[in-house]
Amino acid sequence: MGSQPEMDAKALMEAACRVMSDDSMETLARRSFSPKKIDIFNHAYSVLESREQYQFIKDTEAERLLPGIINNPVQQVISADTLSEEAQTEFNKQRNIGVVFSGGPAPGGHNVIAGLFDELKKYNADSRLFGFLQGPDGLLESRYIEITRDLVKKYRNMGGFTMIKTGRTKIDSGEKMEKALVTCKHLGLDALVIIGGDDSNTNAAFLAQHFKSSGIKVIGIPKTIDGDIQVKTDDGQTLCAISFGFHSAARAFARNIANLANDGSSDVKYWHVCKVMGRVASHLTLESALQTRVNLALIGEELADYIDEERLEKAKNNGGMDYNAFGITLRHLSRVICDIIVRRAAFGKNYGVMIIPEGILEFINEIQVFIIKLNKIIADYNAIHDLDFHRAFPGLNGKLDYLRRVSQGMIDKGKFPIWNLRDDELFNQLPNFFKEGLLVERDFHGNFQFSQVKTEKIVMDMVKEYLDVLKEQGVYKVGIKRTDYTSFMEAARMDPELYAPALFKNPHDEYVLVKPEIISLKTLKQALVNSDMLDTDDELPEALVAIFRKSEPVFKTQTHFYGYDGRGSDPTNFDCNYTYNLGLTAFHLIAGKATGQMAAILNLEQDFEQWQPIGIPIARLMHLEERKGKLELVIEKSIVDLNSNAFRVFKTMREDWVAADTGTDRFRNPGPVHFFSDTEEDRPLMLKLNSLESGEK
Ligand code: FBP
Repeated sequence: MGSQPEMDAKALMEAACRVMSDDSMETLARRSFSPKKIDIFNHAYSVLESREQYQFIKDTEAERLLPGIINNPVQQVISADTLSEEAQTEFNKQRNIGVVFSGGPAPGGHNVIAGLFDELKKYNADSRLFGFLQGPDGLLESRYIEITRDLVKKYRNMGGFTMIKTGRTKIDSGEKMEKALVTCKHLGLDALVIIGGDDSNTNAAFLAQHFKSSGIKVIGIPKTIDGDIQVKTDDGQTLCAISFGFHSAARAFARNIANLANDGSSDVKYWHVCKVMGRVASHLTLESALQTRVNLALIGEELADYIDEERLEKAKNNGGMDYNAFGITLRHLSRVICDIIVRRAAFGKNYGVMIIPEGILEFINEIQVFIIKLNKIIADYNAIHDLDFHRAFPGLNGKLDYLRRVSQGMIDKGKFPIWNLRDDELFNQLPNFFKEGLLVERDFHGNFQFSQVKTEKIVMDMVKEYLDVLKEQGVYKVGIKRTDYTSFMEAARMDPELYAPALFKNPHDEYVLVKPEIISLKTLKQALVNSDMLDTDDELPEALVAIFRKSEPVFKTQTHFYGYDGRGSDPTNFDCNYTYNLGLTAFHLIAGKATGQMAAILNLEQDFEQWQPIGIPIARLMHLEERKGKLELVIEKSIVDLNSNAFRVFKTMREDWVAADTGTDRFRNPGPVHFFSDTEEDRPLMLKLNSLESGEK
């Protein structure tokens, strides 16, 4: 190194630029990749056909609030090689379309824009696409850019929503809708495309209703890594199997988790605790678990159904009923986790990988009650005060004081207090960081912000506490391989067979466990004295001390949060194709004069050749739900279906994945995300499993 002549700074930078181009090879390759097009889009034109076989119950509130779009049918985009002259002119007309991202990023968003742009320009080169900046705020404040061919080129097949950015503002008042309408009219828009999650598609429906008389169409696109937009008809036919971004985020999480599993089972000292995004639903956890086969994955939806059989039995024997046996508590949950840790440790595996969904609290009774009550108290406060709750009481103590005052005030007025003394008592038993988490500011849509709460910390603190108890009881021990014990003793010139019965509760097994009563050097000596292996005055042989130390578990964890990283990852091949076709579908729905529809792809769970572009009536997906303390009309979120194939397969296989046995771990490595290659599954495993028919090979 020293002998190399030093380059001057300019020459070095010039040379460095040649070595490190601004865009990586991956970026360049992604930009030039062409997603597949559903065949219908290779034809000259399209028409929309109603599909009456797909039916949904109408919510009466949706009927009242969305009369202009409630009777929309499911529409299928059908190819048409010729149209009447008048229809052709209409199809080919110059259009202005606006597009906006809403909510958290999801891989593939740029391809929706690319598909929309390509199709718009294909039919009329003078058509224009406008992108509203930073989400719905751009629409309200008339901040936008015109999306050009060069811009689209830069972002094709790329992750993030960086082209026009996103935001979470909700267009939730007549005034805001009017502002949005003014912006759209000012730009002479024919249509607005809203790329968002369940709440943003709810917004799209209300805007479609509000814009109806102006003639401006509104189309929604099912976006969210959470995978909680899944549409089924009343008789269970799947219209939209998953929102876009889910596959890429799950694959990104799975890739990282598999890497952890690799590290963790090499340097065998940590339990890796992975919190995975997804809001309330555990779809991302389920898919990541199927991809990686980690030792333990908690599915929130399943915990809600938990029944403490032991408790129930006890009550039954006493001739009563214990309603507290239904639903899981944090205590129970920590016991379930400890059981797996202890069982693995018995086979020498005092390490592992577990996944906890970020929304798990929603399914834990005692915590859910707090979330609901606090939602209502905060919403009520905000409805009557100028300064909102979080600004009025920035510190934890101020918030807690207010809760007590609410309770007292209601009692004084002779009302049943929403926050009672028992709540106060239970809430105060929680650690401060967790109390703060539960009081965290709700988002624009009134949703509890699970990503802001250290769920994994509260759960793992309880796990650690209980493991200490189990250690004291001699239940939590690290199993020692019998052959290792034998060689160790022989090396120390001691007879392994002589000592084994005194030391181990299962001296002849492949993994031996130090007896439960031996929990210290003192009790070890006692056990040896009792078995006449040692005299009271003898020193403990070093080899036996070493064996005992090996059996003592040290529980060490590393926690990881997988969320924003996966949300910002580049799309998989599946999402590249899916989103590009969603963009194309959105254009064809607009050309067919649809409004209040969500663009979707039918048969997403099947091979690409089966994919069909459709429009789903958003108003028909709505129901009343508690938000910000009152009932609001929103799209129903889909959570993990415990009867689905994917969950049933997981449930059957998971005991094997615990690997509490003499075998090796069953970890599976899904590899990195690809946009072209045949080394990646072509769609989420959940979709593949859910589409399996009985008898299918
Ligand atoms: P969307 O529902 O908007 O797609 O967002 C998904 C999500 O990533 C959730 O998984 C997560 O709980 C939340 O956004 C985090 O929100 P924020 O970006 O406000 O921290």
